[in-house]
Amino acid sequence: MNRALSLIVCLAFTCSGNAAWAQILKAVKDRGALVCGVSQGLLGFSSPDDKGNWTGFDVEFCRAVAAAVLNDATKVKFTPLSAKDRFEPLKTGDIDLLSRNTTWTLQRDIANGNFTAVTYYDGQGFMVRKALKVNSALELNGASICTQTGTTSELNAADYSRAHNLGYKVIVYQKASEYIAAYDAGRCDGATTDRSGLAGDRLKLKKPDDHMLLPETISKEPLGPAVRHGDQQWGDLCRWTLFAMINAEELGVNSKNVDQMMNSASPEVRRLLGKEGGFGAELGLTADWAYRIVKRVGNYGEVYERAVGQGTPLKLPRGLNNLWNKGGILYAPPIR
Ligand SMILES: N[C@@H](CCC(=O)N[C@@H](CS)C(=O)NCC(=O)O)C(=O)O
Repeated sequence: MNRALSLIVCLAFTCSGNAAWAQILKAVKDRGALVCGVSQGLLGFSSPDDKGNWTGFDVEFCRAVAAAVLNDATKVKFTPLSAKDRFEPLKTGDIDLLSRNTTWTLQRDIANGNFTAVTYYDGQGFMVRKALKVNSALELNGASICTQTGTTSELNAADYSRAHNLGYKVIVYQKASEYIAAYDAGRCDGATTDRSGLAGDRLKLKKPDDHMLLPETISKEPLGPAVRHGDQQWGDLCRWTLFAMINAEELGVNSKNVDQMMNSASPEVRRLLGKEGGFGAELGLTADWAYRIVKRVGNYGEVYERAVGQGTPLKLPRGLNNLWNKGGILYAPPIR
C-alpha cells in the first residue's frame, strides 16, 4: 500500500472510531434512562411481577449500570426479548445493553455485539420427571427433549445426542412459556437449557417437586451482557461495572458499609470508591461511579444472594461464581 493510500485508510478508521465514540453513554445521559434488553420471564434472572416490577440477577446488572451513569438504579426501561430476537435490537440501537442470560460464543461475539464480561458461569443440564426413573442423560435414548429456539441449548442438545448416539428428538418452541408448558403437559420426556434456567423453569411447573435435574452438565455457558459493536467507551463502562461489583465483594465493601468505607485507609478501597485515582473521568463518569453501584445496587455477592442465592426459591450455590480466593473463578482485574 503506498503512503497516501495508507493515510486515507488510517484517517477513515480514526474518523469512524471517533464518530462512534461515547454515543451510547451520551444517549443514556440525555434520555435519563438506560434501555436494557432482558428475557421475557426467567425466575431469578429477569422476571416481572403483576405490577411490571422487574427483579433478578440480569435486571440488577442493568440497574448497576444505571446507578453508575445516572446515580439512580431505578432509571431503567426493560425491553423483554425472546431468545431468537434478542440480538437485533442491540444491532439497531433499540437497546443500550443486552442483559439476558446470554451465552458468549464466538459467532455471537462477531456477528451480534461485544460481550463485556461473564456475569454468571453456567452449563447446560436436563430436567426430567422423577417418575421416569432415569439417573443420567445417557439413559434418555430416543427421548423427546423440549427447549427454546435461538438458544445454545438447542445446539448443545443436538451435539450431545450425536456424540453419544442417543437419537434425541429436540423439539423447539418460540417462547420459554411454550416450552415449559409443553414439557409440563408431558409432550417431551425431558427439558434442557442452562442449569440456572432449569432451576427457575422448574418452579413454574404445576408440581415442581415431581421433577429433577440430571447430574450431567453438557456444555460451558458463560453468560454475560453484550453491547453494540463500535462504542468502546460504553463497552468499557459496562465491563468495569461488573468488575467494580466483584472487586467490592473481594474488598469487603457492600451496600451497608460503603459510606464508612469511603474513609478507609486501604489504597484499593480508596481507588474503588474514587477517593484516589480519578478513574471515573476515563469512563466518562464522575469519580464516585463505583460507590454509586455498590450503594444503590450492591456488590456481586449481595446481588447473587438476593437474586438466586440460598434465601431465594432457586437456592443456587455460588460454585464457579464464587470469588477466586473462595473456590470459584470470579477474578476481576484491579482498579488502578
Ligand atoms: N444461555 C442460552 C439459553 C438462553 C435462553 O434463552 N434460555 C431460555 C430457556 S430458560 C430462556 O431464558 N427463556 C426466557 C425467555 O425467553 O424469556 C443462550 O444464550 O442461548
